[in-house]
Amino acid sequence: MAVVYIDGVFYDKKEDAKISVWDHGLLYGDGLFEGIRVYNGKIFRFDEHMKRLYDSAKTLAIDIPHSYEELKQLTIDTVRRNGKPDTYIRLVVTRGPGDLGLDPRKCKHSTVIIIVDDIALFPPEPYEVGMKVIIASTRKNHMAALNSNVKSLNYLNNILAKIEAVHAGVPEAVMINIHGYITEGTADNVFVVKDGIIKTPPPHVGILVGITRNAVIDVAAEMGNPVQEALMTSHDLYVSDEIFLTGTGAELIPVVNVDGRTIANGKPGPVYRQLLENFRKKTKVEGTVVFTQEELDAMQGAAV
Ligand code: PXG
Repeated sequence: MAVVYIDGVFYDKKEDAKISVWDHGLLYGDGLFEGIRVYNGKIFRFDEHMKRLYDSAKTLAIDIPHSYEELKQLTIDTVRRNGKPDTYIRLVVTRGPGDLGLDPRKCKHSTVIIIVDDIALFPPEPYEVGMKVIIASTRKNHMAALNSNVKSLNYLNNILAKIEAVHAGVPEAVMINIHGYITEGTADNVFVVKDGIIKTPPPHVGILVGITRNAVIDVAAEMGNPVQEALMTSHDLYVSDEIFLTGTGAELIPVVNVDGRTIANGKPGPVYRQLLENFRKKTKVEGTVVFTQEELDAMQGAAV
């Protein structure tokens, strides 16, 4: 079951959850979103996601008509109504309905949407055997045009790269910036392991500083192998020992082939496996409680 909250009303049926065709989120991609996971009845890194949402709103000058705490509580309420201990939250705030024309003053109030539904960005197989990717020819938006930390409703740059991946017959594309430096996947960050050192591109190349990226950086530090931020080119990916992508939707997914070059022995590597194990442990225990242990036990009992 999916539960959707739109501007004060909860909908249990997917087909009832609708917004106006005059909404500038639809007409111009004028809005922002967050994707958040719920693991074991707890919202993972909820405050990091909420802060990023409010920061994106600040830059886009979109007024979120709820206090930070109110929106957190509304989100928790939506997850509770959905009733699943492991699920996904999509928070969306648009400029709201207005006349035709870009002028944001045409929109008198923003639209707040909270969707709670399951998500699978990739099929199960590549998580086991690794995934092939390409490096897209579509360049990452320049930071001076649109800051990559604004998680806006306009993903066309990334969608063009994804279309290249689809045409190449692979599930994902990695994007380079106008200088040729590796930035990120279309909805995930990139990590590389070379000679035991874990590396990831620095924020200034034009990445979304992912919350899963931050969690992996924490896990690696706890394992005594701190991540280094490094400028990388396609060559660095081809000659690496391991590559994996991270994101709320994707979680941690290994990459074993880039542009037809097999990475190392073509199998998910040991550093990836250890990071994944420790990341999974973190997601089970960390987070904002939505369902108490008693409630979780009752759900488990009902499921058996
Ligand atoms: N880069 C980009 C461009 C993203 O869109 C990430 C990195 C990873 O960030 P987090 O904070 O999630 O670790 C993202 C995340 C979807 C979907 O439905 C996309 C994202 C997250 C969840 C779902 O495709 N983007």
